[in-house]
Amino acid sequence: MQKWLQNDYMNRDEIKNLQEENFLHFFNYAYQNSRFYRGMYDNAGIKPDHIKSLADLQHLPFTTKEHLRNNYPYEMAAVPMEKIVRIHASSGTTGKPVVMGYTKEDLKNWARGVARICNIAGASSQDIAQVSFGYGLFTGGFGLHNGLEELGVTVVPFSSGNTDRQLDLMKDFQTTILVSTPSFALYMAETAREKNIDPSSYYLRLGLFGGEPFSEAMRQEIENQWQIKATLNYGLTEVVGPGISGDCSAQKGMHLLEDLFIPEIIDPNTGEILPEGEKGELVLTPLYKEGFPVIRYRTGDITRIIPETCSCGRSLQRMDYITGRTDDMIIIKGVNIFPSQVEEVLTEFEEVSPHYCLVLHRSKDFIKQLEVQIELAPEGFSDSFREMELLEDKIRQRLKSHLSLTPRVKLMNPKTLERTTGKSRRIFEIEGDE
Ligand code: DLL
Repeated sequence: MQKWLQNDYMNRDEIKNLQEENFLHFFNYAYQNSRFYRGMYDNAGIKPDHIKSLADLQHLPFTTKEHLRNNYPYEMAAVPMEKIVRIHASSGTTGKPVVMGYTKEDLKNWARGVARICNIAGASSQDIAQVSFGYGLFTGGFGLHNGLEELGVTVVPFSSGNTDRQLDLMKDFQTTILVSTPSFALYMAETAREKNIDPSSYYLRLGLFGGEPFSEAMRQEIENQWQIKATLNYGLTEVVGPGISGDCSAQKGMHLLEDLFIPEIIDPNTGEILPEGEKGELVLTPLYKEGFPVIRYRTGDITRIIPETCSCGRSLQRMDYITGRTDDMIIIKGVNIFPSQVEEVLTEFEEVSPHYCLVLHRSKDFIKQLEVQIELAPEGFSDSFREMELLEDKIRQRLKSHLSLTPRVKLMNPKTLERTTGKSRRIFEIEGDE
């Protein structure tokens, strides 16, 4: 086995020891070199000699997106800018983007991490991978590209957009792996069908999908359409980008590279660490970022650590699929709702497609009404007004019992909701009732 893959199989004690060693080193590094962290810890009365073991991690304050925004663009750097060789930024829809800078060493470690995630998913040097993530400030394109190359995979750096040409080249180049968001994989399949090409006639065998959640039903749909194994992987710009966790072939949760990232699950309201196996907000401490270190970063992503070991034999713990973000939670009439709960219900209905969105009708400071717009599957469409009304009603009743709230349901004609070549947007807000 290659040396850099051995960490996937360490026993739990070895992982804890390595985490402790790397954490103590990284904490001291941040304290000595980052003005931000030294200031934060000095303010909290924390000195380097207070931090003696892995257990002391929990005494450190959290880092939030707000901290990164307030230190825009380069104040989080722990090295002189001449050592930074790459900048990425998260696209955030509001406010300033979050900026991350990487040294050469960071890029090397990042590529190795992504290579491990791709290897865990089943990619190998026999494969040809088309990267359909955007190459740019978004970490998806360059992140997957460098990791796949590190693994020895042949990379086709297509970037996002131009779906027709992507499909043509995928056939010509005999591409075996598609690297994209799950929603783009579905859109590609739909576009192939419009051109009267059966998606399963391509050479694809594996999907490395990430950047957004997908439900089990959406995974099934992608696997059926393309006749591939669809794996999901996870990451975020603030911590490094992709290359944090990913599915193995068992597809039962994403293995975390625990020697490189320490996970904690906290109650998002109190900040308390939750017992193992409970669901809460994921907090991550990467152990190798010398350029822009972050410690105890609150990701906003809701998940849990799966306590059981995986059938694949790797000792790396798995995180469950993300069920929402703390900032995606909609509070309406006192009820908390995540888009994933709506998706769970929609997957029970064969008549509808995986394309949906939530429209929030807002009045001043509160949301008055939730409208769920759902696109009909081509087979689900009927000319009969009565039939459509009955279907709307059935979905509304199921949503009502699942969400404890009665939303408006609006069935849309097939192929009318917006498609995306990147991450799909599920929530829209409008002022007023209609
Ligand atoms: O999306 C990094 C990435 C690129 C990961 C490509 C995997 C593949 P950001 O643009 O900073 O970075 O967005 C990070 O996207 O906090 C999650 O809310 C969401 N996200 C990313 N991967 C997943 C996933 C990249 N597998 C934010 N499942 C994160 C659910 C995901 N949500």
